[in-house]
Amino acid sequence: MDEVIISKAITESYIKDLLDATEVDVAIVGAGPAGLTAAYYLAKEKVKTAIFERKLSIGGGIWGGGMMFNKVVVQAEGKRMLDEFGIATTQYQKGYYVTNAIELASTLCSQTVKAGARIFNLLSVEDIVIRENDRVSGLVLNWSPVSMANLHIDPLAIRAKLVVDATGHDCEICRLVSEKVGGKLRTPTGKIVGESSMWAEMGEKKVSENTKEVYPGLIVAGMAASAAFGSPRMGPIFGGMLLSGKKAAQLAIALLKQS
Ligand code: 48F
Repeated sequence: MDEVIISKAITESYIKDLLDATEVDVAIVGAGPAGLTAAYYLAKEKVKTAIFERKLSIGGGIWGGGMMFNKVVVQAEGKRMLDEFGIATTQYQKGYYVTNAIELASTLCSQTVKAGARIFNLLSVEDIVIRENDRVSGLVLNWSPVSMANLHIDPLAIRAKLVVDATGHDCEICRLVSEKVGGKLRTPTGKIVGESSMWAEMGEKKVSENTKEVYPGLIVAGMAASAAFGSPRMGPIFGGMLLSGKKAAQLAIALLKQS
């Protein structure tokens, strides 16, 4: 084996993937449960999809379960989705199912890649592209270590017909849009409302309801949807994240058909 051939193989195949991702149908920011699920259902329908994830690892808040106990809970609807992914659950009480966070994160990740979505880790989205028609039409990317090392290096951009903000509690993309366009989000205040205190039942219900096109070209999913629209956090119950990701994919497919 020749180390230079290995280096060429890695560089060329990565650049090929990155070049291909410069024009996508849907660009998803964040590879937590909501972003991965959205990408899975989009890729399954042959929608050209790329996820950009800041961290080295894929899976967002799944790995740590509840307070580092690596188990998470889903309700009946969430369990049906886990069954579809082939992820094992055990019933704790009627309507409460427990799953292993490690199996959940690794299976979601594997199935999403196998469905055809591209996942780019270690890439942070630091800005969005907004065109004259006031529509989010792309993402501005940089390597995560660039911001960590505070290096003065310009980013690169990609074009997307739709962007999904699946960045979790910080709803980073909605926040960027809100700052850049002066609060014209389709939320009750036009700005980020901010997530409210924990209420598992209501949080799970609202996260799906709040999975919407929050600005032209931008869909918000998962905890980012709760934060943008001001619904409660729910703690380590993950059915809502999966359902929100699926709804984001369905919404994106419907919007792509209209365009
Ligand atoms: O936080 P995260 O898992 O969001 P989620 O999919 O799920 C929330 C649950 O994990 C949990 C919960 C449910 O009960 O409350 O918190 O809504 O995943 C978000 C991912 O987005 C990445 C971040 O590293 C994480 O892996 N991310 C955030 N901002 C950026 C980003 C950014 N600007 N660029 C790239 N990735």
